Amino acid sequence: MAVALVLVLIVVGSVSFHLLSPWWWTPIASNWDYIDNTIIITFWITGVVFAAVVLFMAYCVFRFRHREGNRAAYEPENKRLESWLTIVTAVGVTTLLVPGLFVWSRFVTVPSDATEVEVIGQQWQWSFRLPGKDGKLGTSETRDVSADNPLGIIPGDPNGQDDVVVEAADLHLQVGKPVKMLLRSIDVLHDFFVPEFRAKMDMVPGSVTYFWFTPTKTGTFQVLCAELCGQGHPLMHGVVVVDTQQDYLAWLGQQQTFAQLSAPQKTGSADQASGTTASGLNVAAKLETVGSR
Ligand SMILES: [Cu+2]
Repeated sequence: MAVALVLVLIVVGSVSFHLLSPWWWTPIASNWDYIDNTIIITFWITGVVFAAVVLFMAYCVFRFRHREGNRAAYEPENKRLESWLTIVTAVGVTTLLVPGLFVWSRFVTVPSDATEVEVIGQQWQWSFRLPGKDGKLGTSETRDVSADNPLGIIPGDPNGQDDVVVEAADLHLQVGKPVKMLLRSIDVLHDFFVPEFRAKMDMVPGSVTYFWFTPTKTGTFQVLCAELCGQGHPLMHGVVVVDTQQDYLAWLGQQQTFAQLSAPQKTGSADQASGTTASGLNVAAKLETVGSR
């Protein structure tokens, strides 16, 4: 009797916690409400099955409890019951999987008007690269990464010279414009995740993964790393600012290209260089704090 009661309380507690919990997703700021809908369908199906199975267990524990004189009936086969269970399980699993397939198909079909933005993850900071006036990103190689070329852009590739390099600083995007995020890592596995955008994907050293989305709200959003990537993982934060077109163009005008950053000691690049150093020192200082714990 006590066990049956505990089982019922587990169901009531779990469902109440889900419905009354103050924690829910952050308000969505991208086009991926399909992903939210798919997760809600999953919650409904798994929630109903969980409640049905646990309540059935509670019923059986109570109904067939030990009583003097009762004997168990041995019934190894029941074709009718097995058929029903097979059909219901197949329908349930199909309903769980099919919406995900539709969402995945949209997720990897990038619209032709999407602009490319490269995200580079490294222990433990985020950098970004945007194509310059030619609209093309130059090729890059991890073996070309150095203090002067932190993103490993191949210096001999003319397409890379006008690439806009945003090293360890905030990324700005334009509201309402689809972007294809090209994801690279130059050391270990990372995962670029902005909760409000819903989309996220692993970054694998040696390959370029991607997803796309359209930012639908202006504002400042936090970037998290969603892959355990070493001691400084909890500090691997970044910022994406979604701007109006005017603000975005103003920000873009202040950024430096790869050619400008690699030019030897110009006054114009001195500020950017010192800003980069300050950012790097900041991360190093944070890491020292973690190390001393
Ligand atoms: Cu990481």
